[in-house]
Amino acid sequence: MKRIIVTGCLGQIGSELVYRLRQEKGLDNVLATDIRKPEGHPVVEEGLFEVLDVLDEEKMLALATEFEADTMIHLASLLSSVAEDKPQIAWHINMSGLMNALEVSRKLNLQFFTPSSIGAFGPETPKINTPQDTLQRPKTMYGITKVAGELLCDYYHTKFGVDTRGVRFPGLISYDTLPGGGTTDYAVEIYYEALKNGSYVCPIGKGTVMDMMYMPDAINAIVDLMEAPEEQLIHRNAFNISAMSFDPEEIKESIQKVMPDFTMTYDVNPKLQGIADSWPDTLDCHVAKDEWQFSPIYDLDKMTVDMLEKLSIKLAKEN
Ligand code: AKB
Repeated sequence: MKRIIVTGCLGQIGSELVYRLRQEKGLDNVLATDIRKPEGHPVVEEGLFEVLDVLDEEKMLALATEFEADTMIHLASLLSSVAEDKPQIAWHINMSGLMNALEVSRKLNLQFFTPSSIGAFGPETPKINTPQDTLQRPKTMYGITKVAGELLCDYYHTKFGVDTRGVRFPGLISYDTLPGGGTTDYAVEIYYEALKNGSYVCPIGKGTVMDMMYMPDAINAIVDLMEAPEEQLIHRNAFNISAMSFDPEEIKESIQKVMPDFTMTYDVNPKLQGIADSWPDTLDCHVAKDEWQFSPIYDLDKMTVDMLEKLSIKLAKEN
């Protein structure tokens, strides 16, 4: 991983991953891309940046060739909630975009990473300690594209020898860039609302447990997996990873340890609830631990303290 092209860089993962890669690999060794180019954004201003629609394979190939990339990190994708609203567009972006990125990687012999998700599981999957290899019959368009994506990445490895790697991300919590259109977004919004209003109306019902992870652990996971020696990897696409699992009451109580006056009520969104109910409660991550020593640092309370501290600095700057 020496010269890295990244798609979907202005999203929740991309903005923080690009920052880390630029620091570690050097500004000239990371080419950030996204479909839009907002002026003044650090991802756009602080290093190499090109506008790229992942549906444009020709431009993707030209950019990666000219940049002399050796690695592709493909992040552009629609998340679960928005994909349920626009299933045809979600299929097109998530699958054709992935296919284009894999084709470019095959043609240029790039190492390849793309994230899968807990959304790749469905209601028939064992909910507790969900195994690495198990039944995957998701009922959402997002989940369908994630399972198909995992299989396509496996196929590109076995058929063409592309060094494809991936993880099944749980809900990701971060203060830098808001997620957009996911089912687990509530676990980010709750911190913003706690700091802005001291209260939150939760769209996910009490007792709905989902896997989650703080962004620094997610970024470490991408880098560690990409740098793991190939001979160590039995699985590739995609490893179960998670750092914690909680329901809305538990995150509320964690915030109350720092902000005792914080309150939460519920107004359950049936679409989000239906998606959340079809996902696992807790993933079994031992395969990622065994094969590339995945070891997250943040648990719920440690994350809450850091999140509230960093987010309050960010919000103060914005005002
Ligand atoms: C979503 O909620 O859609 C994502 C995910 C778990 O993949 N955060």
